[in-house]
Parts: sequence; C-alpha cells; structure tokens
Amino acid sequence: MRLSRYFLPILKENPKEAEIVSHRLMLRAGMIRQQSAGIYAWLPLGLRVLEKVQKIVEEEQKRAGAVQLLMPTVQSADLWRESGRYDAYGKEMLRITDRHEREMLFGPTNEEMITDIFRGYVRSYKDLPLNLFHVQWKFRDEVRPRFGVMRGREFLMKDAYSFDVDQEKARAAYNRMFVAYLRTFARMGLTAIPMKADTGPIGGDLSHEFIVLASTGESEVFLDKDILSLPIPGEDTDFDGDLSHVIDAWTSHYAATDEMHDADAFAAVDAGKQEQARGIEVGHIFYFGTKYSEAMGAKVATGEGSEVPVHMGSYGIGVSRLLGALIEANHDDDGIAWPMSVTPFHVGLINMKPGAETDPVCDALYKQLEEAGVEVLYDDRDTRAGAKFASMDLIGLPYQVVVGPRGLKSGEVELKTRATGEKQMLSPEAALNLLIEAVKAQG
Ligand code: P5A
Repeated sequence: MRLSRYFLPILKENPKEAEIVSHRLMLRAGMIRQQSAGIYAWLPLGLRVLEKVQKIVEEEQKRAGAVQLLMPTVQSADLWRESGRYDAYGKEMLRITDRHEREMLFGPTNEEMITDIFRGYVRSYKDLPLNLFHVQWKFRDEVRPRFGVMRGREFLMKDAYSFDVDQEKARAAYNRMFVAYLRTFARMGLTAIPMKADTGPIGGDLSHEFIVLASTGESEVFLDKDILSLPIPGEDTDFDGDLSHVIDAWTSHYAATDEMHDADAFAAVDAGKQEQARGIEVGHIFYFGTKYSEAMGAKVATGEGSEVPVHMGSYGIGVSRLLGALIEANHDDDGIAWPMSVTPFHVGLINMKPGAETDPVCDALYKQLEEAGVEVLYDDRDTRAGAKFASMDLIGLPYQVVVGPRGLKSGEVELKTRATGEKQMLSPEAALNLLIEAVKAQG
C-alpha cells in the first residue's frame, strides 16, 4: 500500500480523553475514531489489526472443532423472556422498538439465540458434541465505557456455544476451549493466564477468565508466578483426546481474580512466588449445564431412549478489546511495536527522497516484497524525513526499510527492527530476503 493513496490520519497531539497508553496510541496512530461514548469507527489501519486478530481466533476455534456461523446483532425480546434474562439483564441491554411496536434488542450475548437454533434442528445425542461459534458485534450499555476499545459499548466478540449430552462430555468441551484459548493468545504473543472466575449474568458454576497482566488492567488478580512458565499446547494437540492433563497443570497453580480470591489458599503459595497484579480480561469461559436448555426446551434423545435437556457452555473472547491488550503489552515511548502475527503491515518502506534516485530502488523493493507475500506500507510522500520516521515508529510496524541517497551510494539500505531499535545496513537484496524469511517464519 502506498501511503500517498492510503488513509492514515495520524494525530500529532496527545488526545486529552485518553487515560491509558493503548487508547492514546490507537487514536494517535489513526486506528479508531470515537463516534459516541464507547462506540468507535475502525479506520483502515485499525481494521487490518482487528481482522488479523479475528483470523487467529477463528483458526484456533476451528482447530478445536468449533463450527462457524453468523447470528444477527438485533434479537427479539421474546427469546430473552423465555430464559428470564429480559428483565434480569437490566440497563446494560439496549432495547429497541421496531415500527410494529415489537420489542427488540441489540444483542449483548447469544446464549438464547443459539439455544433457539439448536432446538430447531437437533434431536439426538448422535448429533453431539456440537460447538457453534461466531464473531459478531455486541452492545452493552456500560455505565462507564472507558479506555477506548477496552471497555466499549459496541465491541467485537467471538462467542462459542457447546452442546453435550451429559456433564462429563460438556466438561471435555470446556477443556477443548480452555486449550484453544491458551493457543489463541500465545499466537498473538500474549501471556493470558486462566483464572478461576465469577459467572455473573451468564450463570453456571464453572468458569475461567483469561487475563493478560498489565498495570492498566481493570481486574485485580492474585497468582502463583510458576504459572507463567507453563508450556503452551502445540499445533499437534489432539482435540479428540483427553485434555484434562493440560487443564490440571494450569489449574493446580493458584490464580484468581479478586472476586474469587481465597486469601488462605494464596498464603499457602511460596512467599517468593506470590504475585498480586492487575490484568485485562481478554476471554471468559463458562459451563452452565442446563440453565438455558431447560428454560427453553432444548432436549435430545439419549441412547437409552429418554430425553434430556442438553448441557451447555459458552466461551467468549474480546476480539476488539484484544487490540488494547496487545498495545499495552507492546509499546515504548515512541509508539506501538506490533508482534508479527497481528501487525497491520509487516514492513514500512521509507523513501527519503521521492522524485530522486531512491525511487527505482523503492519501487523495485515494494513490488518484490508484495509479490513474495510481505505486506508493505510504502511511504512515498514528499514530506520531512523526521516526520516519516516518527509516524513509522508510532504505528509500530515490526520492520522499517529506509532508502536514502547516502546509503545508496554504497548500494545499501537501512533495515530497522522496531521492537529493539536495532539497525543494519544491507543491500536491497539482502533486506528483501531477510524480510521474506521473517514473514515465512511467522507462517
Ligand atoms: C461468553 C460468550 C459472555 O458474554 N457469553 C458468550 C459469554 N462472556 S463475557 O465475559 O461477558 O464477555 C466475553 C468477553 O468479551 C469481552 N468484553 C468486552 N470487550 C470490550 N468492551 C466491553 N464492554 C466488553 N465486555 C466484555 C471480554 O474480553 C470478555 O472476556
């Protein structure tokens, strides 16, 4: 993409409303624009990251056996009356009336709708296990939307729903999502720790939140530091097999949010390994058994000929919130430093002197990189070098290639690694190969 033809509205000033670094950097880097409190337009650069995060989430859901569909954002109030949550949900629900005076709502979550879909088609235990997921916008009329995409009113969520014939099988479904979540966040370069959690308005008695440690996080958490060095399950994980050993390994170390904190159990952790910290909830999984299936009549025939309400769980990931968490974990004083897996472009190519001898080298590099599948943001604008460097550092692409007349005299371009600041002078061919390898290594 040529920057001269792109839409990258960078802000020079620090926006006053932004209290935390990720919010400030998303606004400054031209990723989002607030349209109402807690409601954002996704500008081109922000959308690219959102889509990459979404893709990783989808791939890992599918790897774990979940099947993707897409449900609407607007739902009927009647469905929610069936579960009893229409009144219980309170002011967080955005209620809408259509032209026929029918009561509708903008979905804050989809347990009712998915249960309705399930009961419309599935009759037998033979069709189970089943896990259906989608990635869709949600609306929650939060009292205090804040920190940009971290606590929005409109936000993008991945929500999956599992259906099983009994509690034991439902537990296995829960374990599959648990492992999928460990993999999902690790692929983004994030350490997300599963912690015992409260179930709130979703209900049920088994629940974990996945928390990324960050000083700006809204949750207070307590953990045994040993949990930070546990291995992440590999790509070859057998999701048809028994995964309980993985869950046992993670849950045998103390880790809980303040709502579930047990001071005595925490005190039993080695003093040197106790950590009290803050964190961002990027995912939350629930097993709630027959809470919705019983209320809504979602039943299946068992092998023995009887009919039972299906056992369910639901599994959420804050897709848009993850961008905030990713920036909290990957930035410095100059701006963002994206990990390769989610970066909006792999490389920023800076032409120091458009209209001069740097043009053919830049044009050739741009073309060759793009052809090799390397995503390039090519700064071909005729502006001050200092401003170009500052913008590139701000938007945080992992690599920068600087092509200037001085370097070209000795046939070299500069390659800078954003995260470390390391710079090297290389031939354009060497830079090209290095970048192609770096993208390949990412997969
Ligand atoms: C699980 C999936 C649920 O809604 N029903 C379907 C269950 N869980 S949850 O914990 O309430 O939300 C899931 C994840 O969504 C993110 N999230 C938010 N992100 C941005 N702004 C918000 N206001 C917001 N509320 C929830 C979180 O990452 C949460 O873990």
